[in-house]
Amino acid sequence: MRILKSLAVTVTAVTVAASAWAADYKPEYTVSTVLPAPFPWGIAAEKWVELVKERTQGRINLKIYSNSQLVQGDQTKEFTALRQGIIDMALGSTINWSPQVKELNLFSLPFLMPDTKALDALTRGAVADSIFAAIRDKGAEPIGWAENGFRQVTNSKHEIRTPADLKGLKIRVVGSPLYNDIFSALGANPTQMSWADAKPALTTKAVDGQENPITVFKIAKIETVGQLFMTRWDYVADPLIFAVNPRVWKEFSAADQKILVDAAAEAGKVGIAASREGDDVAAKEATASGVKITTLTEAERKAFVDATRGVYADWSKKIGEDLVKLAEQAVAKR
Ligand code: X2X
Repeated sequence: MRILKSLAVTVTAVTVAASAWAADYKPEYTVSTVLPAPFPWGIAAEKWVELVKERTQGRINLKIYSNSQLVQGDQTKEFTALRQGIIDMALGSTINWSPQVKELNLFSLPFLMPDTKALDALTRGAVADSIFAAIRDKGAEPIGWAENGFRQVTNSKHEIRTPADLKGLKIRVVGSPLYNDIFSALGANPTQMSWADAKPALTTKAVDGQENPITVFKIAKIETVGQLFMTRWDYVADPLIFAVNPRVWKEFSAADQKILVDAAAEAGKVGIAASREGDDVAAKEATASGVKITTLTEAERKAFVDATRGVYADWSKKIGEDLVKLAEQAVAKR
């Protein structure tokens, strides 16, 4: 009887605690992204929202705000808004968060990751732990990975096979200074611009080229604004990170935190598959739409690697040489 009674008290206490938590939860949490579905980015975000809703029986509702609308289209302000609690959660690109978290420039070191296995080696294990610690230190709780993809350069003028082919081309790049340095080292004329401004700038020919994963290129129909030359050089890749504002995160019960983490892992897998499987499909579609896709020989690729070694060395210091070394070892062991 006594056992039963204490069990009843425990059950009541747990129920009260659970409903107290639930009562503290907001009716809806904002989730910031840049690209919506059917981009692999948005597919991952939507899957996360769906799984969380299902597994919490609707107690936790996430709502996606895409196209960086919560930061007025300025994707490089997303991390700051997340940290400040202007947005509750985000599925963000390492490129877009790198102005605030310098370690995230790791994924933009030119030619560090030769293939998807190399990328996987960095989003798991010791490197991933260091990256998550850096994000936590800057004021957001990272809880999982997804993927935008390996980035390819396109332009409206001519085929790019050598660094000399990039000379003088005006290329739209995202907001990390590292991209300015890469394209300047290659002799191009880089100009930083948000995604919101990129397509208009390509349309009016204010810029000659851009760089993005093939899925992004095809889904955004970039070939329709005259971008008919693509070089598939896999020079960088941007993983995406699920993260939550720390105050919001602390309000969730441990059980609900686990639901959010597990759902992010599953949704991330779906998004990563969409990005990787989507790349070859998008490449075929782009070719059918008249895009000339160039793949480089080993020797041709090496010319780009050599031309960007100085930038790599420079940015290794800024990122932290220990982390870069750890990443290089993980890539070598993959
Ligand atoms: O702006 C881009 O190029 C995009 C959509 O790929 C990112 O947000 C990094």
